[in-house]
Amino acid sequence: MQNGKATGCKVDRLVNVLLSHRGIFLNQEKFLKKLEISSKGLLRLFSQVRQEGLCLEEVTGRGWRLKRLPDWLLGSMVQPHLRSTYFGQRIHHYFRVGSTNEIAHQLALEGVPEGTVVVAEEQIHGRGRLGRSWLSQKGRDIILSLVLRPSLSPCEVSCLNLVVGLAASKAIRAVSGLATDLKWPNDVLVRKKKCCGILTEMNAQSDHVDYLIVGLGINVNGISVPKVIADKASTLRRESGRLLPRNILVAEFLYYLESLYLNFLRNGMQALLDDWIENSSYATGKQVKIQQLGRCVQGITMGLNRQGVLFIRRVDGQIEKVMTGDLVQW
Ligand code: BT5
Repeated sequence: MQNGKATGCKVDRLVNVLLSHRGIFLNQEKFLKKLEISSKGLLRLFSQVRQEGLCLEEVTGRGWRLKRLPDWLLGSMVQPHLRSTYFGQRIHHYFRVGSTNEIAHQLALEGVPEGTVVVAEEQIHGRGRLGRSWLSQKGRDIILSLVLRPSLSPCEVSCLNLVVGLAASKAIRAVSGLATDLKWPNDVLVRKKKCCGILTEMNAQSDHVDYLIVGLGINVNGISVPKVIADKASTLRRESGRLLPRNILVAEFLYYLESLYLNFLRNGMQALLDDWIENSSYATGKQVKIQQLGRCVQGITMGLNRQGVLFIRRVDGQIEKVMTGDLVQW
């Protein structure tokens, strides 16, 4: 699918105007002035936002006022909650995309700064690792990609994957109050069910990374997940019994990731390893199977090193170092 157009800044401005005049009717003249738009443009804008679920109350002679604002992830709805200093300062919002990672790649090639975020309300062709797909529910989940430009060599990137998982886990716990568990390398589980997946893609030369795209999918406010993944996935709403503010969850993820990422760049994975291990029941003493392309390693987890490598004591007593793969409990 072709990616849709980015939500124009006019939608952001309209939402700002409506929010700062809650309960108050504004007539056409006032909207035209505040939004610096033509009357045709205003009608088009009203029609666009209504199609996407925003409700305006209209009274002849008085004008329009906000009746219902969906829980969108527009910059104007996320940025007031940001605690990060530069992650999320630029948010490219889309109502519909093929994949936010794909858009983030285009933006990175155009030279956007580190910390630029792409979010979508609906993603049609979400990608997982190894060509798998990622399913999401319109307006209910978090579908986000972030551009990073670290000075790292390509072989240091697998640690960054662990860092992103840790940030997602901390943000989910802070906002939902749920106990989270990191499944190596970076799935976030709640009660053994996957609620968050991460796909990090890079554009690199042999000795350095040009840029990285961190793709984050969190199942947030869906009542349930699609049947095909129901045995292994869940949503935060299902597990916590309440609707969660997606905009605050995005802001908290950016906050935790920015601080962990800067710490990682300054001090290496060593500085974060204990924190990661504390947040994962999979790091030590778990009987697991790691499926790799064409082979399977089976044994007990024995911790991680500062390169993000997982140690497995195989049944024959040999210690095997695992760098990639899919972990399942044995
Ligand atoms: C991942 O892959 O977990 C990475 C998912 C990254 C998704 C984000 S959304 C924003 C950005 N834009 C993109 O296009 N992608 C990123 P992996 O470990 O390969 O897991 C994929 C597998 O998890 C699938 O084969 C399904 O079995 C399962 N799955 C699919 N959708 C799921 C969901 N919503 N929740 C839990 N499991 C899911």
